[in-house]
Amino acid sequence: MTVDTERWARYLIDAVDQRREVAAITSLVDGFGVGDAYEVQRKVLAARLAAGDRVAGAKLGLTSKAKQEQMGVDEPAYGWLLASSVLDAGSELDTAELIHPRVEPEFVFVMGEDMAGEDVTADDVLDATERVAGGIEVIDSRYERFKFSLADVIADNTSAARVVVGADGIAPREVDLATVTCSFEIDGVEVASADGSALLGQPAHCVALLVRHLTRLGGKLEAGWTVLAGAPTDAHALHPGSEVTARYSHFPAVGLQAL
Ligand code: OOG
Ligand code: MG
Repeated sequence: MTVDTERWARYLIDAVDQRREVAAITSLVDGFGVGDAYEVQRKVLAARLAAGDRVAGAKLGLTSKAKQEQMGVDEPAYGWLLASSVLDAGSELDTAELIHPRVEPEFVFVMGEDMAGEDVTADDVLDATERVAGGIEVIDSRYERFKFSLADVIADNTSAARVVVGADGIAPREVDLATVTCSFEIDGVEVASADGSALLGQPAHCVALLVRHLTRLGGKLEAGWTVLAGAPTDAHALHPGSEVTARYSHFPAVGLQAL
């Protein structure tokens, strides 16, 4: 039976707009698969763009063991970053805008050139990258109890909600990104730490997978886009009043204040 992807796109858009958690689609639709999920994701994006938003970039999710184990999903997933979701460095975020937000540190690539190809490598990604910076992603699954399967989280644009990107960063080959360490703090206490090798051995490799994915869909990664390679650590609940800081060995620290 064909899945009514238009209906499920509307279901997720309503959940975001009404700040309300909803049942996982796979609990409601037999046989809802990854192909259906990317089609729902595409329709949600199209609706946002039609309403005046813009694509600011793309993201990977579930690229570290820490995240895969936390969420019980063992494959990476790809999603979109909307311009409306990008917060300025040092920003405040009103948690009442979201359902049950969590925060996680990110390795962020700012692309200098368009990229496409089914066998793009990490080395090609480093050639096409303008700079690499730290970031904090706020994720907010639209699903009840933050629980989902791979197809659910893909349909839900990999839980994307907000992101803060560090203002500076480094040239892509200034250091081996696998060795860049990250310490993630909430209210001055370290809650998790990892290095870049947690991201499939090399953050640039994650971006290469994203390029291959976009190419399979008939698209490309575009110059000027911001790309999140994924969180190297698990995610933590974001409570009103909390101050979140991601510190890195080679990128400037990134902060977010929750209201
Ligand atoms: C899915 C989004 C995962 C990451 O960096 O792994 C993600 C989720 O955990 O809700 O953004
Ligand atoms: Mg993330």
